[in-house]
Amino acid sequence: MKLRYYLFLFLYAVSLNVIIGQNSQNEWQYYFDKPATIWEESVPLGNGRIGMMPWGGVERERVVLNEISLWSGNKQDADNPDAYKYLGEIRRLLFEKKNKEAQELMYKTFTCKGPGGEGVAYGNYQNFGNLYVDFIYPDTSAISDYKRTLDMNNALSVNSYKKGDVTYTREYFTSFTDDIGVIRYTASKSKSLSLNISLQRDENFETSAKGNTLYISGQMKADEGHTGMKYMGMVKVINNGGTLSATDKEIDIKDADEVILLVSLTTSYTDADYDKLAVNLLNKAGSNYNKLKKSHIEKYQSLFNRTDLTLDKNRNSSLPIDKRLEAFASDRTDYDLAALYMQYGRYLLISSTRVGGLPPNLQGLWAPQIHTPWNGDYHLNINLQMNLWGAEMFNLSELHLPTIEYVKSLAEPGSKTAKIYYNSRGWVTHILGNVWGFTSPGEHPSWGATNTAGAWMCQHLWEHYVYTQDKEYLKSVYPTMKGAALFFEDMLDEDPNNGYLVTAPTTSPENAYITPSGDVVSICAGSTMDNQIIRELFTNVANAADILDIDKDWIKNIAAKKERLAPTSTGKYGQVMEWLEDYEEAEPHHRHVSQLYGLHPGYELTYEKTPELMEAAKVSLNRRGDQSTGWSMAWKINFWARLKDGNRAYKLIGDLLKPAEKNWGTYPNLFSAHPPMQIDGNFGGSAGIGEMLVQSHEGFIELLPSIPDGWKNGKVKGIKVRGGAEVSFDWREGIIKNISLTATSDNEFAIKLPTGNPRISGTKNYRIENGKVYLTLNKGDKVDISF
Ligand code: FUC
Repeated sequence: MKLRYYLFLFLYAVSLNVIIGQNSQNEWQYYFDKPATIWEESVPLGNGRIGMMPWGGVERERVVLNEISLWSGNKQDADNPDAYKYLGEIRRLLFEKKNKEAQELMYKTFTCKGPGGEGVAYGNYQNFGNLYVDFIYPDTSAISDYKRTLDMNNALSVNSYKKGDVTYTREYFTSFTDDIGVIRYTASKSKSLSLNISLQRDENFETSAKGNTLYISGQMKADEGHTGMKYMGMVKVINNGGTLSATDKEIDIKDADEVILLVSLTTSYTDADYDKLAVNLLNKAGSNYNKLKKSHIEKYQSLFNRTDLTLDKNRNSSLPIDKRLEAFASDRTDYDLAALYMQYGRYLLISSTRVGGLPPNLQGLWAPQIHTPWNGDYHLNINLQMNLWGAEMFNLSELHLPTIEYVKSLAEPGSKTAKIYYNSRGWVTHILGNVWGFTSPGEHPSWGATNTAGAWMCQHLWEHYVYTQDKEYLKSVYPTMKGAALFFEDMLDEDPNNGYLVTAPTTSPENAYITPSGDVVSICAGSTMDNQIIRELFTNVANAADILDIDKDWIKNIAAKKERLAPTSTGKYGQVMEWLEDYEEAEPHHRHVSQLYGLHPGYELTYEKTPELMEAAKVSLNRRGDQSTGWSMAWKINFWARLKDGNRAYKLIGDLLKPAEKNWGTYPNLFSAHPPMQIDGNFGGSAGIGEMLVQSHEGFIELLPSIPDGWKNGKVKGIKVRGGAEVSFDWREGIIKNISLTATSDNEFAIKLPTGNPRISGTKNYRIENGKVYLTLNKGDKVDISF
């Protein structure tokens, strides 16, 4: 009897574990059954600093190489000292409702000095080069069984095919431990590998071969009087069983059993001895393939395996990824594709940024071009922010830090910009951002004038604290948050038409409105987004000061100013007004939906606090329409998730995942299309799926706040919530069965209870009130709730 009881307990425990998935991890991969013919069919590998995208060509293999700091340009002073002279006049014209005149004056006077984002000094993120490998086969028969996989569990790409009776296998990874790229070619029959290896770049490069190593090096363009960034690439070739010979620029291998390429890429961005570093990385790595692979996988998995999601599959789930996307356009019951997309977003974040490095740029870090679209920079009126939306919730908190460090680094140049343009204390930055500390307004005010970009970034500084509860960290970012608030304390001006304190001049990114006299104008005072961002910044900085027990008097000033900001209001269509006045939009379907900042990523708008504005947000979104650029549709997934409409959010996932040919949607390798490729759509869409599963912005944890009807069964592992905890749960036929919450900080956590009788184990410190369970936990406590 006793034995049966223990057996029952054991089986129950095993099943719970399996259900909640503490130990199990899904297999995450996608594959092609043919080589890539365009870059957007090659697969992205990255270790947060270097990137490789192999194409898998049978005769000619191309691997596109990247290094995240490889930028042309240089530090510059782009602040225009004459601009401030016109600030008063621009404001006067705006307040007298002479908006067009204000705009004309601004276009002439209130821009950066020089060509801004178009200039040599601003620079751009660039491709590092291409590795080419030409294969010579002993057998001329056609290939069969071709497969090219991106394995996200192991951060590996594996490519195999048969030619005659020989199976060829290629493996690629960018090592998380040794910081080099690794490629291995093998064949099922000895002496079958003959190949030629070379390096190339579209400009500014030299190549050479010495012994078993290929070199590529060069220097980026910079403004006169400045030294352009230098770079060094090395490919060390390890030949097993064959013969190796080098010409002056290429390496030939004949009749080998196995060939390993070790790829080392460095730049002078942070290290003047970058060329020595390239050599050192190779020396340190050694050449034991299995060892390199094992340590790489272990380190990568320590990040990737923290979170998992299971959704139902259908018959299309096992198709090659390009065909799977096509099938999804007409049959959206391949729910597993959404789970894959969420995990792909996590994979891309882990691969494109790392502690001590740079934030993921518009390309993540993958770019085949010298002239990347939009300079491959840090656009700050949605794009960089969106790249980091998943960082906290997807249990990758430390990957938020490079971006946070970047924001901190803008405070110094930004304080000069604040003084010169606005005669204000604190710091400011506008929409353009590069690795050289650019903070001036862009060259065209219609998009370049937004000055709440830094304040928006401060949301990231605060949220990292909210998730981690790390007071030492908060202390370290407080001066940057305070600096952003000081700027607005000085810069806000009273609009005599209504008495509100407003930002002036500003825009609602990057939309324009129609004035009563029919003019199309971008420049305005007090756009809704600005008011929401500043309200949030003032709130967060006051909370931070409170926690750190400092700046008590100053906070009172900030609180008084906050009260004088215009509230979010509704207009004649019942929509959330985008500007202080109820203007018609020049582009009703504009991709930016900035007036809903307070719905997402902010949380000024909630059903509990502002029910009528939630309805108005729906009107705004319906007026905008669903179809737009990749990131815009990704944002709309998040909006509808916050509006608790899972079916609409899922409809937008379908729109985002439509095969992109020349249009918006998704490329075969799952890169998001602006078009062209822009990574923000991936990160935003992935985060949107997270918002559909778990929300914690209203002061309590809500599970499955907005899933579509079709997601009947599923399992979530390790999503992080505000306040500092990790949550896992599963549901069947739409009903949540088990929840497990592990505190990562001492705190009280409230979980909105699904219906049913909760059985709670792991703590006695709880109370149930108004449909929520309140748990008082210490760090490390784990609570299980089942129904
Ligand atoms: C913003 C957007 C554009 C594009 C660019 C990189 O300015 O309005 O659509 O995404 O960033």
